[in-house]
Amino acid sequence: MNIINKKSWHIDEKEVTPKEIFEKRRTFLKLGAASLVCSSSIVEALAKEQLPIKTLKYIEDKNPQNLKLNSYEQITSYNNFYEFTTSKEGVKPLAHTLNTNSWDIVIDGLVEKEMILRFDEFIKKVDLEERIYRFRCVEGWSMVVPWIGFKLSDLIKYVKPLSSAKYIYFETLFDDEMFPDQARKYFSAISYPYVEGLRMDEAMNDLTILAVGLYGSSLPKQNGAPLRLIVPWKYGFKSIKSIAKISFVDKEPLNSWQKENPKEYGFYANVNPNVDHPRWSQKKERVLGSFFKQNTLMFNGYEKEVAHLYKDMDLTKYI
Ligand SMILES: Nc1nc2c(c(=O)[nH]1)N[C@H]1C(S)=C(S)[C@@H](COP(=O)(O)O)O[C@H]1N2
Ligand SMILES: [Mo]
Repeated sequence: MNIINKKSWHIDEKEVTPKEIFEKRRTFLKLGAASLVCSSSIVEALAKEQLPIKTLKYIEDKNPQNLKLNSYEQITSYNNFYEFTTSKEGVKPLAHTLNTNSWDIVIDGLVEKEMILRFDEFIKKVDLEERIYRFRCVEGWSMVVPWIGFKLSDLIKYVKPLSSAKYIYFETLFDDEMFPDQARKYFSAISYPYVEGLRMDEAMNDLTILAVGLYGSSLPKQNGAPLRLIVPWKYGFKSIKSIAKISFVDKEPLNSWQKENPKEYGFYANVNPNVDHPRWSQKKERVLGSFFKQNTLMFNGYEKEVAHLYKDMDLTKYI
């Protein structure tokens, strides 16, 4: 009889692995790679680095200009997302009520065929790329973010707008069970849904993306999950979060901040150090985490790529 004895050096995995990790490994095998995040050592290491696990596949941005990235912690802890609260530090602890499961995006207006895009399905059809961009809020703070996203022009080509479509219009989800400030009704900070718009040539520009992630991982809720617009040469308020509807229209749409205060905010909102906000200068900005201010750049540093879009326009008038 041939009895296979366990070799003396063979140690059962159970004996060397702390019970907890062993159990988790089993769950991991059942659930797939996503629950790898559970391993406590990985969680600890990531907390120290303050970086998420890279879960997205994308073409890396080589960062030719050597922009200095803000940390994951900075980008995800200081937010403007009025649907939750007007407190920038207050958004992150509240953002868990945003449910991004089975997210739909309504496409309507001047298109060949109106449709509903399932986010989970559509994301498989696009090529993701990293875009390391400066991001400048109209309030005078800024940051550098490694977004992951796809070109808005890819979505536009996919949904086929009619030639009569001159502008694109976006809406953030309206759901007063997910967004506490929407539930305040008459006492809300601003009127909802949050809305934004771009001229079609701005929307088709190569710099304009729909972001679905940052630092290699899907977008945190406080940054506008599951997808938000990024228009890096415009003030941050144009970069509408948690988009649930995209319409193609023939007239310039109103955007939320123009609705709230038309004397102070316009449709274009191009970053421009030479045109001050009625209540403060736009010449300088403070990068999150820095003590000193730095000069704000024309079109936020993207003049070469976008100045031609506005060549015959008086930028002191079209704010
Ligand atoms: N739906 C929605 N989108 C929004 C906002 C908002 O309050 N609600 N704030 C805007 C402003 S003013 C800025 S500066 C950016 C902030 O993005 P961040 O929190 O990812 O830095 O989101 C923009 N998009
Ligand atoms: Mo902003």
